[in-house]
Parts: sequence; C-alpha cells; structure tokens
Amino acid sequence: MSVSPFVFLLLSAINVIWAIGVAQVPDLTQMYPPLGVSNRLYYISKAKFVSYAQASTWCSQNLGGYPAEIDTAEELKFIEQYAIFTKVRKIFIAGTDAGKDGVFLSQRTGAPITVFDWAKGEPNNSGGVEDCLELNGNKQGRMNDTPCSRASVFHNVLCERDLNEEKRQKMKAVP
Ligand SMILES: *[C@@H]1O[C@H](CO)[C@@H](O)[C@H](O)[C@H]1NC(C)=O
Ligand SMILES: [Ca+2]
Ligand SMILES: [Ca+2]
Repeated sequence: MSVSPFVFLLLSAINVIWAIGVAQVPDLTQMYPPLGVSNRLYYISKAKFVSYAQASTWCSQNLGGYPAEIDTAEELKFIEQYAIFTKVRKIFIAGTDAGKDGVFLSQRTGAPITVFDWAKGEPNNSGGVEDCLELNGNKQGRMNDTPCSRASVFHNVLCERDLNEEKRQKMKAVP
C-alpha cells in the first residue's frame, strides 16, 4: 500500500464523530490519529499499560472499542502500516494462548486468531510466560508474544471498533 491513501484515512475529531456517531467531541489528545478503514475504526493509545486487562479497559473507555482482533490478512496489513506510522514499539492487540500454548484466542469472543505475521524468532514464549500478542511498530509492525501482565513491561494498545459487527448485533437484538 502506498503512503498517501493511508495518511488520507487518518481521522480528525470531526471524522470520528461522523464515523461512530458519538455525541461528544472525542478527546483525541489521548491517542495517535485514528485510522478509518471501511466501517472499522482503529486507534492507538498514547498511554502505556502494564497489563492487557488495563489496556482493554482503556479501549472501552475511549471511543468504545476493544483491543484489535485480526480477522483477515487485509486487516493485518492496514494495522501494521498504522503501527509503523506511529513508530510505537510495543502495542497490545487481542489474542491469548494461556489455554494452550500456540493456540491464540480472542479474549473478548473466544474465537481463534488465525492470521499472523511474526517477527523473526517469534513466537518464543520467553520464560514460559508470554501469553499475549503485541505488534512492534519498529519491526515492520510484526507480531510478538509478550507477557499479559508484568510490572516492568509497558505496552500501548491498538483498539478497534467494527461498525458492521455492531449493526449486525443490533439487528439480532430486535425481537
Ligand atoms: C523472545 O521474545 C522476547 C520478546 O517477547 C525477546 O525479548 C527475546 O529476546 C526473545 N528471545 C529469543 C531467544 O529470541
Ligand atoms: Ca477485526
Ligand atoms: Ca516473544
């Protein structure tokens, strides 16, 4: 993907309001410029967290999302470009293999994560305690397995909102 359409898709506050219909002006000083891709919104926190749980809470409290779930190779391409753009080194995304080593499931839905782009030598489950996923904006945006919670390891978080999914849920909720 060339650089210009990507930059074009980075959203201002007005675009975010338009995209997700939030009533209040979102505080975009807390995040890198959000990225909009065909009814999905992505945003990377400026804050860093020592646990995935805290990072996930930040996503829901800021623009109502969840740590990004990689569903397709195309989606991964977009968010790798976004990670590279921000240059942030350690960025939580969804996925944990706490249940079975090497089998990554979404923390939110339990669905398997099937698309990966590992950094060289990863996943290595270093120390036997790396059960979460991160992107490395300094390593072509590629993936690493990383501890879900460790006091000395700080992660930003990449959040997602999928407006198509929300529409489907709403339609299902209608009796
Ligand atoms: C294993 O991965 C961690 C990052 O999760 C990295 O710091 C470490 O250097 C890697 N170890 C080896 C032996 O590649
Ligand atoms: Ca997704
Ligand atoms: Ca690792």
